Amino acid sequence: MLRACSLGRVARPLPQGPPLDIRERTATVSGMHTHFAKVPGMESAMAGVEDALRVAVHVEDPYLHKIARHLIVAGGKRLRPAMAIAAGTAWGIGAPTEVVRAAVACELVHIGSLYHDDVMDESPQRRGVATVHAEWGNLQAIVGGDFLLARASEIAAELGGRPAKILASTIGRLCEGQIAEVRDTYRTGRSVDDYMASINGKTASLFAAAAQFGALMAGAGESQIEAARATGEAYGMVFQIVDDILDLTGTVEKLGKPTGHDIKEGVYTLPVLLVLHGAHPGGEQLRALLGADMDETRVGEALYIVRSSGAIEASEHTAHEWATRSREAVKAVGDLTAGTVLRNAADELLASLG
Ligand code: GRG
Repeated sequence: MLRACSLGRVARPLPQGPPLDIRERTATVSGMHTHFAKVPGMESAMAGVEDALRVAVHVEDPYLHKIARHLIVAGGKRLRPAMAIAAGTAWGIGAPTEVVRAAVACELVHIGSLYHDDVMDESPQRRGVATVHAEWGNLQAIVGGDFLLARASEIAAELGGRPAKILASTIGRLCEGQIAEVRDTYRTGRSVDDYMASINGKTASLFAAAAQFGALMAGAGESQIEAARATGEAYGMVFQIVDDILDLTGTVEKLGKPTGHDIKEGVYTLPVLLVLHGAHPGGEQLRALLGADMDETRVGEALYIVRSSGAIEASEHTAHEWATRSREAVKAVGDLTAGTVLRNAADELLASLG
């Protein structure tokens, strides 16, 4: 029996699907960022998300089904659905079925984009398992990702014209952000504005949409929906800047990939760009190293220049400014606990920088 998550009003039941194998349910709820876990009703709403994700990708063809569910059952932090539920609780009536379904649509778009991203990056692993392309091949990963986007679009269309439009334009924003990053690969002339625009599209737009969906589907008013969108967007900016800093400062054990992976792949992120464009010392030496694929020694030298330049601290400062924006957008909430959680959420990301 599927759960219909509702706080405060009668919810329509979630779509029926095949019986769920409870052993499939991963540790995602407990593995989720603890700041979102404190939102009232979060645990049961996220259990509804887990069920509905599996139902959403059910399809007759067992081959496509296996591909489509691969990263769902592998886990993940489920930050985007958690953001939707937190916003629905802060500004609306909580997590009725419509919020849960919108949250599911966001996670499906996220996973679809990961299928495609892993093909582009030739990544062998994701969420602790082999990537779809590594397991089945590039064609399967692309079409499997498309299938997830199709299912997300179907859910959004069932929720209404406005949710469908938000979802479609968000998918477009992801593509814009990603293609800007691809265009700028190995380009030492990439500006900080180019970087900001790219991460706004590829990462922040989906957090913005998740928060907007949460408030919208939980019955919030227009100014509250906009506040939710702004909070989600700023949180997403912090999320990506922190992720990019950790790529330069973290350990292999913590990152699950070599430190400086982005530099090696030609993705020049905020700290690197700050040095390249003269805001911090070492620009000339760094430019001489970058611009093409590098061996491990040169990656090590580039990391040393960036780490000793002060650009990491300056990037942390930028992330703090976005965290302030995220915090300040959380006004006029109905549920104070959810409001506090949202206010602190970006700061908790910053805390992972140590
Ligand atoms: C097909 C929608 C679509 C887009 C195509 C490939 C692409 C364009 C966009 C990729 C966007 C992308 C992968 C951005 C990075 C997002 C990101 C920060 C991923 C990691 O998110 P986590 O840490 O992952 O929340 P988990 O696994 O925990 O969910």
